[in-house]
Amino acid sequence: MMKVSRLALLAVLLLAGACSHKREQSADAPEAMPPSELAPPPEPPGPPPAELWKEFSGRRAFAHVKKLVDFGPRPSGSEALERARKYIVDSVRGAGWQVVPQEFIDRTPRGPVTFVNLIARYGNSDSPQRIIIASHYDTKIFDTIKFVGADDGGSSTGALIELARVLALDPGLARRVELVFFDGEEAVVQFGPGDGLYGSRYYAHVLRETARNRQFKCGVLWDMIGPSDLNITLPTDSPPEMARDIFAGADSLGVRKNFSYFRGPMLDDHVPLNESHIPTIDLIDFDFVYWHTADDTLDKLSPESLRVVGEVTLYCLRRMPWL
Ligand code: 1BN
Ligand code: ZN
Repeated sequence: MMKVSRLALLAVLLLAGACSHKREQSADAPEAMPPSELAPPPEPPGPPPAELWKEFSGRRAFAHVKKLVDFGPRPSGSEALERARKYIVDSVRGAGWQVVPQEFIDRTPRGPVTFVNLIARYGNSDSPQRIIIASHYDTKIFDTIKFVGADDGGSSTGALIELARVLALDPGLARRVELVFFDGEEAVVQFGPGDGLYGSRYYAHVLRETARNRQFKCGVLWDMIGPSDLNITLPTDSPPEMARDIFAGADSLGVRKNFSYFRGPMLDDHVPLNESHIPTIDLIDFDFVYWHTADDTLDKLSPESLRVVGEVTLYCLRRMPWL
């Protein structure tokens, strides 16, 4: 009898789920996740490593970047980006995270495009996430060159997948982090108020609409973090306290030489978050001479650079007293 009523309940729940299917799956309602996603991830054996940042593997991150690059050019709405998305989802879920796609349609200068952000959270806890760590995973569309975006789109995404694995070694910390893979960072024609930053603008808009922006204390954006001669050029619109912490963290880890200030502000995915009152810093190497060229390929990158950014970010996270 008990078995029958449970089955009936399951059928009702499944039916309700099917009837309430929306094109725009809400990433804000954990109850919208399928039941398999609600199972808490297995606890890692033993306590979290005391020096968690040392667990970040540049080699593993680089291997993810290679996988992404092997999918070829990955502009928004393309089949290659769909394959990259599946790779990201499988990898991050494999590390014990729940991943919710946030799908939406926006107008672009080339017509309407379906974009999909990926939002990853760890565990099942009621304690809200406090910090966003993000990357964009699309690559810029070009008609005349083969642009695979090893650095621009690939490097930060591969590193974010590796970050998911490392954070899972410290579930208490992981539960306080929201990982976001933005679609549509790149402008379809030219960066401006109506072109580019599609994914981060939509994500920030939903955060504001649901007042979830208030639960986040800050954000870190990674973009173009893989060049062999790494020089992270913090935009001048960086939140000053966060910039100070990044420089101090880099100093403690002996990699201060890889960090400096850019000559001005930057229009990137951190801007919509800052405009939504979530102080967000953009860790970007904008000295990359192959930016938006066919030569943005894997041979220009090094695992060591990915490790430097991964370690500094984790080191700073671990030192945030409110996390
Ligand atoms: C970063 C990587 N961006 C695009 N691909 C943002 C950007 C756009 C930075 C224009 C500077 C100028
Ligand atoms: Zn770009």
